[in-house]
Amino acid sequence: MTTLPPTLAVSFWVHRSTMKAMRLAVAAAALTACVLTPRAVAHAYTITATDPSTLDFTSEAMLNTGLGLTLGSEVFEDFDDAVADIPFTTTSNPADLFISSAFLPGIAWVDVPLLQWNAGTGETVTFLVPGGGTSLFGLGISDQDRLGHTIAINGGPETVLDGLAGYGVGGGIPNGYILVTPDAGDLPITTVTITQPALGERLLFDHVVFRAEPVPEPTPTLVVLSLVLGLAVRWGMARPGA
Ligand SMILES: [Ca+2]
Ligand SMILES: [Ca+2]
Ligand SMILES: [Ca+2]
Repeated sequence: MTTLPPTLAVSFWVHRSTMKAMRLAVAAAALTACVLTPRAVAHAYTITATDPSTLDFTSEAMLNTGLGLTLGSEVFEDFDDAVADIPFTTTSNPADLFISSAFLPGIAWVDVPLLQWNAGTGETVTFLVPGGGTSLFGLGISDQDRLGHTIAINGGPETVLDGLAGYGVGGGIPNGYILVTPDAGDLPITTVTITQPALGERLLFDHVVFRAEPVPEPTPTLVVLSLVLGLAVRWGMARPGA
């Protein structure tokens, strides 16, 4: 039996231990990446429109009942004060997106004022859901004269609003109430973008609704997995001949 000199034996052991630790680290990284990467699902989301003619606008409570929304857990932004309960951004000139009271009540979802957008071709408005996103998003839209405006969730594919059942195009009236919910495997809704595809026009928004979700934290499974893999790597480096 051949015996290695002590220096070579130590060097050989360090080499084996290092290689084993590296293999374990690579495996851990691959497994962690696999677990942490969101599921590669299409941004399906369920998007529906409620026909205004089916709703009772005499009070916010009646309107919410008709929309199937419960008062309490949801946040309602009706643009009736200077406090923005949901931030929004636009690719338009910022001066073309503002809260306005210059309308008759019949165009609003819950009383004037509303959020007015003087949109240009290809411009967008994006609502930014605070915190960890939402499992429910609602938006009342009014004064859509032209066809083809779209809605996109979390930067995903665009859905044409006037292609939804219950959504009616027409100026000076509520057009439809949009409700968005994630399908199984979808991430919470964090952004909702409305796009004006061609030709400019004025659009009005009211009664934005969302249900704030807590910011996601690492699951216990991930924490345990990380501990086990960390111990395995350390054990591989420290155990002679392992
Ligand atoms: Ca309002
Ligand atoms: Ca407000
Ligand atoms: Ca219009």
